[in-house]
Amino acid sequence: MDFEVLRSGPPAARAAAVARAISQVENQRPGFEQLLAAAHRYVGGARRVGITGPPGAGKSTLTQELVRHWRGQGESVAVIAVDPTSPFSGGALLGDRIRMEGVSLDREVFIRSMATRGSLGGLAASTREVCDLLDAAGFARILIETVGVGQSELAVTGMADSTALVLVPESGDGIQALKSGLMELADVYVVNKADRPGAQNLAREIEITQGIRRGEAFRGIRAHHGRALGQSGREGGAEWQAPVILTTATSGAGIPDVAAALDRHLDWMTASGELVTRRRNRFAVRTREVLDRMVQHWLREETRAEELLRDRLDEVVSGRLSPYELAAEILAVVKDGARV
Ligand SMILES: Nc1nc2c(ncn2[C@@H]2O[C@H](COP(=O)(O)OP(=O)(O)O)[C@@H](O)[C@H]2O)c(=O)[nH]1
Ligand SMILES: [Mg+2]
Repeated sequence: MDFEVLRSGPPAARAAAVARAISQVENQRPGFEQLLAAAHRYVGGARRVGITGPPGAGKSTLTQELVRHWRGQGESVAVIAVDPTSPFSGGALLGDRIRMEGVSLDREVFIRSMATRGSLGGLAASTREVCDLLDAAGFARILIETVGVGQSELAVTGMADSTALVLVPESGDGIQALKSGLMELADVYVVNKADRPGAQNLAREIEITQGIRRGEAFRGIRAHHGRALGQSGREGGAEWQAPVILTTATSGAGIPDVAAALDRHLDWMTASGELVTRRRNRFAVRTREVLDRMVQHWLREETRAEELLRDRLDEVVSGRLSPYELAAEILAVVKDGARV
C-alpha cells in the first residue's frame, strides 16, 4: 500500500485507497498487519472524538452537523459508526441522501459503518485499527459514534482523544447515566433535543452532579440555549471540568458550541500532558491486543494445542477431566515445546 496515495493522492483515488485499506484491515486479509505497521509512522495528526449515548439521543444527527461544521472550516472529516442500532450506511446517514446531501458527495468526508460480527472485543480492536488508518490517511477529524449501552462506550473512550456523551431530556436517560458511571467517561456533555421540555432541567442536574463530585454544588449555574453551563476547564488549572452544552441537533443550534468545547478539551489535554498519557495508553492497549491476536494465532496454527484438545475431549465430555485441567495440561505441553 502506497501511503502517499492514501495521504495526498487525487481525491477519488484517495477515497478508493482508503476504502480498500479499511476492508483489508476489517477482514484481516493477508498483509493487513504489514499495512497497519506501515501506517504507524503517519498516525497522530487526527483529532479523534467519540460520540456516545443511548439510542435515539441524536448522536447521528449531531455527528452529521459536526461534519458540516468542520467541513465549513475546510477540515477533512472521517466518521466511524459503531452503533449497530443506526448504521450510517443503512439508514441514519448515508442511506438518507436528503439529510446528508450537503456532505455525502464530498470527497473530504469519509463515512464507514463497522460491522458487528464477531465479539465486541474484536469489533473494538478493528475499530481502533480503522481509526489509525484514517488518521494515517490524513483526515483532520475522526468521529466515532457508538451506542452507550454496555461495554462499547468504554471501548470508544479508549480510542478517542475526547468523548462527548449525548443525553436527552425524555426517558430518564440522565438519571440512568448518572447512576451507571457513564458520566465519568464524558469530557463534554451534550444535552440534545433542547427543543423538548426538560432539557434545561437535565443540564442543571448534570451540572449539579458534577459539582457535587467536585464538592462545589450549586455554584453559578446558568443555562442558555446552546451555551455552556459553568466553566469549561480552569485557567491554567490541573483539572478539566466537563462542560454541559445544550443542542438541538436537528436545527444545528449549539453545534458550534460543541465543536468549540471539543477544541478547548483538546487544547487542555495538550497543555496538561493528558493527551500524551492517553495516546501512550492507547499504544499499550494496541500492542497488547496485537500480541494477544498473534499468540492466539500461534497457539491454534503452530502448536499441538488443537490436537491435544481433540485427543482428550472425550474425557471432558464423560466428566473425568474438566476443561480447566485440560487447558492447563495443554498449556504445559505447549510451553514445554516452546522452550525447546
Ligand atoms: N426534536 C428533536 N429531535 C431530534 C433532535 N436530534 C435528533 N432528533 C431526532 O431523534 C431521532 C434519533 O436521532 P439519531 O441521530 O438517529 O439518534 P442516535 O440513535 O443517537 O444516532 C431522529 O428522528 C432525529 O431526527 C433534536 O435536537 N430535537
Ligand atoms: Mg446513530
